[in-house]
Amino acid sequence: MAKRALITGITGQDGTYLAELLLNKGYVVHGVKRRASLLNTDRIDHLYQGPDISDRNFILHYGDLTDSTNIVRIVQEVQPDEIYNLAAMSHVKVSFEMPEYTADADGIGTTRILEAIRLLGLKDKTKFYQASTSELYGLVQEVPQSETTPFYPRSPYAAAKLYAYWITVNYREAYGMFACNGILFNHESPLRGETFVTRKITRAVAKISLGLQENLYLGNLDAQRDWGHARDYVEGMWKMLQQDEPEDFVLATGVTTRVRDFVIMSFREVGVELEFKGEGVDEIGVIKSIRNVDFPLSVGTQVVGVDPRYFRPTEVELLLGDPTKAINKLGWKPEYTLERMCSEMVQADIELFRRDQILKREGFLIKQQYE
Ligand code: NDP
Ligand code: GDR
Repeated sequence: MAKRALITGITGQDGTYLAELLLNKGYVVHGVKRRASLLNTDRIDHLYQGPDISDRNFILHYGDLTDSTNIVRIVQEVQPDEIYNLAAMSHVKVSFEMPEYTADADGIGTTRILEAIRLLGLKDKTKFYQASTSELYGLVQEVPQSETTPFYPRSPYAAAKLYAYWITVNYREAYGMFACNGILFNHESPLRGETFVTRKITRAVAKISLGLQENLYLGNLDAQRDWGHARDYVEGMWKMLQQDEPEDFVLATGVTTRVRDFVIMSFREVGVELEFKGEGVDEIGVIKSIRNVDFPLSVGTQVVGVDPRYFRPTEVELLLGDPTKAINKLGWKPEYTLERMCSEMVQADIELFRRDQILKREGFLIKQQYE
């Protein structure tokens, strides 16, 4: 009998890669998607299998983590062997603008699932994965950060995730549930949401190289992040639930990079060397040299600027993870280097925007808003 997995947040970056991974392993995958006024299933449409429910192994349910009634109904219907709770209001900056909703979805939402498992009598059957985050470390207490580093959240998002972390630990200890926290450092991919910094950069670089955009405005260029690839990280999530005993694990690459250096790396991918001048809000990125004959701008042009709108009221300056426990106990290892991932993301965005380039050339693209 095939294992049944239930993934919340299936329409997101990680939900997509995890669904692919589990389908390849022979699972029947159920996913929770939100009702939206427009279709929001772009990332998982390739997994859709047609109307006949009897032979489908990929099934979607409408639901929302802020509504316990639908969570209970879905868990009861699916009777999952494994639940991966990936759903969240996952944007740190936005959480300052929506603190209460973030607490409800990211914090209490986790309790709603854990309670559903418990109340439905599934605590000995259903294993639970909680998408915890390196944002828990917040204000630097220790470098590198591991499973034993103290937490100091710096945003409503991180505070909500801190609650979710501890309620997961509590249900494990109180009720003997198989519940794990994956404390995952930033992970990116061509499927990354467009307003997270890496994707914002690779999209902008692709568009600038195609003559569709002239400038990229960012916030804190000095922030350092331990960036891995989502494809590697979903493998780690699955491995955590295959252990004999439930435990919490850090997944990270052990390498940290400044936002500024990711910008330089991305421009290099399109044959442009960038140099940064000035400081703080006056810092700019200027083209130093060009190897790409098709590049539409010339040496000396400013392509990067700083916009204080993107600063956060409290920032997490430095994240660097220590994945030793996952390497030793799970046999997990990240395969992607940052350079390889950056190249994949820039090239995927160039593919994406080639169509716009043709439309612009033929006079069909009048104006587009870029975030
Ligand atoms: P995304 O933002 O790409 O995806 C979030 C998913 O959650 C989407 O499917 C979204 O639906 C869904 N969602 C949001 N709010 C609700 C709600 N109230 N009810 C039901 N579903 C909801 O995030 P990622 O895939 O990048 O991350 C997955 C999880 O891992 C998140 O919990 C995130 O906080 C956490 N995390 C991510 C890291 C990263 O670097 N990517 C690192 C550490 C932790 P919709 O598509 O409709 O918006
Ligand atoms: P983060 O990711 O906050 O680490 O959370 P994000 O890519 O948003 O920011 C990373 C760093 O870049 C700085 N930055 C900018 N960020 C954005 N979004 N836009 C900008 O223009 C910009 N300029 C500079 C930020 O200040 C920050 O320091 C991600 C999310 O996926 C969370 O859900 C997850 O928990 C953590 O990673 C681990």
